[in-house]
Amino acid sequence: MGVVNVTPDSFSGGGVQPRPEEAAAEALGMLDEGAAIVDVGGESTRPGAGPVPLDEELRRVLPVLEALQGHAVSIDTSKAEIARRALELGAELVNDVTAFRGDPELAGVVADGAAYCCLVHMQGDPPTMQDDPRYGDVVSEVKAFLEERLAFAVSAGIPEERVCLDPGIGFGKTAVHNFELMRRLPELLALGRPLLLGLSRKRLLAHVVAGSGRVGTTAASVGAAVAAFERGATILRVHDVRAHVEALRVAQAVYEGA
Ligand code: HH2
Repeated sequence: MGVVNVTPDSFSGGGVQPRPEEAAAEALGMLDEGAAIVDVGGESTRPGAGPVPLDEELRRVLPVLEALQGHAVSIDTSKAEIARRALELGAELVNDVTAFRGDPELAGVVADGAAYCCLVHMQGDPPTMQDDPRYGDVVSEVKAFLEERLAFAVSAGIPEERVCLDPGIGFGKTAVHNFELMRRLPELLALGRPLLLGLSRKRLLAHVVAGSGRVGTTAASVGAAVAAFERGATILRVHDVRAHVEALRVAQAVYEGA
């Protein structure tokens, strides 16, 4: 899954909001490089980010979604109205970091649109989630949360087969929590749904690579993605598509034969 952020403040970007035509061209390039789907988002969820009003989020993502009609697109939003418009424009998947806790209408939009969805674990919310996150056992707590949100989605009319789950790397977790979740990923596989992980360029990577700054490098991201793949992740949400596709194809050949 290639990341297409149409935001001025993404943690991984350069502080400049891409123009819609640039964002669409980048997305098409990612699909060419082997991404199965591109995830278009108009609201940053990095630690400390504030909410974006509906009108502004629509203004950011609609031209990009229009330009990508006919391609495999996911919409990264917590707002029902954004998802509704995206599905009308052909998006297939709604990626909601609030796991249907942010907008009471979003689950219904996904059900009515027969869309896929990704439900993400987050402790707290983006403005404060990295202020001293605590867990008893992080894996059991994330697992119980995802199990409950999956049941909620099914009760809202979304077939279980259309749901994937995400432990939410960096969403209210220390580096120790994040690495423990990755190491014990097979425990989450017991929920019976595909696992999506977003590790690309995240700060936990910089924790173990001395001198690499605040954002993880491409090489660090690829290493994390391959480790997650080995433990059962099936969808990796990444910025540097070509490098990940090459590495994951090789990892897959080792597991399944070339
Ligand atoms: N991470 C980010 C955003 N959306 N969605 C899922 N399912 N999983 C993730 O780990 C995830 C996500 C944050 O990364 P990014 O989009 O690169 O930055 P920002 O939110 O600052 O735009």
